[in-house]
Amino acid sequence: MNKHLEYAKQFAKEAGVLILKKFRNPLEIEKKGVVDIVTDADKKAEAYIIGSIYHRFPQDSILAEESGEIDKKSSSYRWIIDPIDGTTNFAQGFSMFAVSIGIEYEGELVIGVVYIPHLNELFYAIKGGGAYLNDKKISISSKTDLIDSVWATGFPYNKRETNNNNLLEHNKAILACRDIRRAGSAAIDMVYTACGIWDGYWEKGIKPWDIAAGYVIVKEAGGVIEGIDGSQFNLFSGEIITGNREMVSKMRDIIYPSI
Ligand code: LIP
Repeated sequence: MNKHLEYAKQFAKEAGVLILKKFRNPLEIEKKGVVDIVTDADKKAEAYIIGSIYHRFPQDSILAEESGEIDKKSSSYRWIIDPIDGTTNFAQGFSMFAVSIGIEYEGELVIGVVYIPHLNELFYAIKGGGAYLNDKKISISSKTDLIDSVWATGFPYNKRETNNNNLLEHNKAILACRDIRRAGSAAIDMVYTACGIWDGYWEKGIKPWDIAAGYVIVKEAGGVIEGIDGSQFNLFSGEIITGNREMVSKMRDIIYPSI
């Protein structure tokens, strides 16, 4: 399993080099939905990571944001990839974007790597081994007073089509804590929660590739991560809250139920 971690770190950093070459340079941008976009850099970075996995681990399955599911029935490992989490930031020239690679072993998330190329920040964790930022151990915030806490959140791309779009939750939460940040990358929000930059993070309407890597990193940093309603974490539910146990419980009292 350590081999998988080392290669995941390498692939994330190499993809980061490709992505940075395109940053604040002309991009081809396609619309996937009304406001959901993909750039040629997303596609190129994803193709690079998938090609690298095929080369080193030809038997492994892959779930990737742009390519979908590549299922190898006989495999114990599945790589879950977001080549650029924070595509809107990237396309706007705002430096908060990351490569996110999570790895499942026999259906359980066991490895997480999130690389923020512009800051050269490499977050990683392996189940049972702790969580690290550039090889320094990290841990979740120890704050317990909601009014002293800074939270991150985000809003789903289909915010116009549903009332379950986090606007009510945001409006309540912002009055209950010190402030809220909308950094625009779920992967970064999760690892920044893992290292205590944020005191917590919740979001609705996120995808498995946004949070797979961050899940392992938050858990290994000592954090709680679960459904907003208190249910067990589910990679596909699209709704999560994370932080230390007390913070999560206090914020849940504010934002759930809200619609
Ligand atoms: C994005 C997230 C962001 C979230 C968006 C979207 P993308 O991922 O990381 O925080 O609010 O809804 O899912 O599309 O940039 O990979």
